[in-house]
Amino acid sequence: MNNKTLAIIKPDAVRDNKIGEIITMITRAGFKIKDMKMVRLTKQSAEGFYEIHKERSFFGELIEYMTSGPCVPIVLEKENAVEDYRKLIGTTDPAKAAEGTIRKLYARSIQFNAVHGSDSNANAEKEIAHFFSRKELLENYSE
Ligand code: FUP
Repeated sequence: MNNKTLAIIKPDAVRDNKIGEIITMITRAGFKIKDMKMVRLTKQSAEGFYEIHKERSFFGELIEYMTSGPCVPIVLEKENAVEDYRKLIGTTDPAKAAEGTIRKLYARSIQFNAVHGSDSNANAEKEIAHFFSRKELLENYSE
């Protein structure tokens, strides 16, 4: 069954001018782009998105990084989207990521790791709603 996931091209990859290359990898892997925008997260919005990590030692740096410039959230659709997109991006730490994965190619470190991918269908739904209103989604999913 087709499902959706949320990808984010993070501020470091946007600064590095890698939006096009990353989107090419995503679409070549068979994902369909259902919605996309460029936004700069506010501190409050970034803290809400990463609330699950708020007690972690790296939380402050994570928020600083995610608010440091524009990012590109993208709604992707594919059969098995969540799992297949996680495979395409590779592990959180690019030093451990498999060859040919997006993080292996474009991430600098576990902290500046170029892209985000939802880790479950339930989180994908919440994360998509964080960036895209119901109205936007209905307009774009009406086909
Ligand atoms: P992932 O699902 O692969 O994006 O990874 P996590 O949800 O575990 O982590 C979310 C973000 O927190 C990562 F993208 C980067 C940041 N992070 C760190 O900065 N240091 C860590 O040790 C772990 C995660």
